[in-house]
Amino acid sequence: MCTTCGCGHSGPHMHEVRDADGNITLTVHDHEHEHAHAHEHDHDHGHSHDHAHPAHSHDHDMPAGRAIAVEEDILARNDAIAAENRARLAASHVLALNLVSSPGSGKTELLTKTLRTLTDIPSAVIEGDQETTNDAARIRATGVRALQINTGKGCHLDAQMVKRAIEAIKPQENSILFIENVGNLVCPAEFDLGEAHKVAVLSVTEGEDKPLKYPDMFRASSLVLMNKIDLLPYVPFDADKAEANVLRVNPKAKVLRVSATTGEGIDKWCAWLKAQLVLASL
Ligand SMILES: Nc1nc2c(ncn2[C@@H]2O[C@H](COP(=O)(O)OP(=O)(O)OP(=O)(O)O)[C@@H](O)[C@H]2O)c(=O)[nH]1
Ligand SMILES: [Mg+2]
Repeated sequence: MCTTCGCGHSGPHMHEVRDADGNITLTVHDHEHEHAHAHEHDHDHGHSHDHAHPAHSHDHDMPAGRAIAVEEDILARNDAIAAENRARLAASHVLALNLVSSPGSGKTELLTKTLRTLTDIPSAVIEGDQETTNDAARIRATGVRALQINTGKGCHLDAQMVKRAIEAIKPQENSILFIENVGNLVCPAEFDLGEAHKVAVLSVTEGEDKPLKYPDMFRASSLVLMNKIDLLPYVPFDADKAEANVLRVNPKAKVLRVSATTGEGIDKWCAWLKAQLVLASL
């Protein structure tokens, strides 16, 4: 899991920045030493820390048994916070969805299309990216509130980050909270955020074998949005085979073919969202 790829070794330290319009960005520092100095937090965090590092918490020679114990500890702590998030969201009848995919499959494009379609449903968005506030800005352009989390070295959102984000964005009762995870088909599968469902986006430019190569993600997802179907005439992608591959790793998954660009299939996705919102409101 993620301890192998380097994130999640120590609890993330986050700080919050509000711009002049009140828009919030949470930035994660997952190394203790990065907080050795006081932050006022309106400076650019795009720096790469190429200065000499003091010793930090990675233990590259950790024995296998201990590494497994650390992994279990990280996931257990995450799951406990995710359960708190879930209870809190359920209490206010908020439908939380965790959108997961490889980078560039169209998560943000799908969200903007959805938010412009579902104007009658109150929504808010938590955006996860390693760097930049680009995606939050794209969401805000639709008129919907968005909070950006910059994960820094981290390759996924975790429950603690989302807890902080929920506290800051305060989703209203009977609303949808869309959480766009960091583009990555591996690590986000393991981290429960307290969502009702994970929704995987698989675009037709990625190859129909992805569900077989990254089964954890597709197994963890209730719904798979097969996106960019407007490109099907131009790419060698067998949509039926891709759908069969999803069902092979997760027979319970629902697959919807959509295009965020042309809007094809978006009605079916919106109908699914409305049905889930009804369930969340019970
Ligand atoms: N043709 C076509 N292009 C699309 C579609 N959806 C998204 N795109 C394009 O794909 C590119 C990536 O879309 P994004 O929405 O940024 O993808 P993302 O999954 O949010 O990417 P990350 O946040 O970086 O992981 C953009 O150039 C979009 O315009 C679609 O349905 N059809
Ligand atoms: Mg995006």
